[in-house]
Amino acid sequence: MKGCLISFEGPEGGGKSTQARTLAAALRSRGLEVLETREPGGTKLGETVRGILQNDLAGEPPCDAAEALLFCAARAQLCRNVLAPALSRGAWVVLDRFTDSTLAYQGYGRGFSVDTLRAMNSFATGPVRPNLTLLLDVPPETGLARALARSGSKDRIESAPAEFHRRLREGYLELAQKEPERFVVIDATAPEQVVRDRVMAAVDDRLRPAGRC
Ligand code: Z5A
Repeated sequence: MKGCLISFEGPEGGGKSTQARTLAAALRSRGLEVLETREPGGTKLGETVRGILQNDLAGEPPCDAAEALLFCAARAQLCRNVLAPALSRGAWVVLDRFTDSTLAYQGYGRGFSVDTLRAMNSFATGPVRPNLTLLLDVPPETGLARALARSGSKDRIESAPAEFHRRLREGYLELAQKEPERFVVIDATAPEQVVRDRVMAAVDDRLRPAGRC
């Protein structure tokens, strides 16, 4: 595909949404076409699934297997209807969470087989793959405190036990270690401006030599 896909990943409160917004604006100022979106979401179906997954809008919480499938269903809709067309016409996509969230949360967090989840991801995404993944790493207590300070209450997944959040953070770091050519790990405990500079440096270091930006 002609375009370029950058995904932001990491535990809650790492600053993914903040940094995705800033990066998208910086890339636009370079004259690039940029699509900024999020998972779960980015389509009508995906936003409906988001309400079911985070706020129990179906009237009952999904079981863990249904949760994994619903994230992948939202992903399939986003990839096929939005991301693949954008990337094919050469746009840049800045994505707040993607396939690695399923591996970290449903795999390392909930305990499903990471290999099975990789196969589900692959079915959902088709040929869409991130060119670069920025892992904004924060200890769970820091990230959850930030998220709580912002919204005042915890959603269904944020309310999971501390051990779940510890496992998924470790999972992310393991995923990054296994694919160093795709991941850049950024210490997101630093002030927002410092994280922003690290994000821009990572994008330029990794994607400029490839003639991408
Ligand atoms: N999930 C899953 O389980 N499986 C999947 O496959 C997918 C997702 C795709 C999505 O929730 C949930 O779904 C998420 C994973 C799960 N679960 N949880 N829990 P979401 O998208 O609503 O929430 P999130 O991704 O966890 O985002 P968040 O809590 O909004 O965090 P964030 O985007 O990383 O941070 P932020 O919104 O940019 O910043 C949070 C606050 O911190 C805000 O007040 C900022 O001003 C502040 N902030 C940001 N950066 C800094 C720095 N550097 N210092 C201090 N304060 C900062």
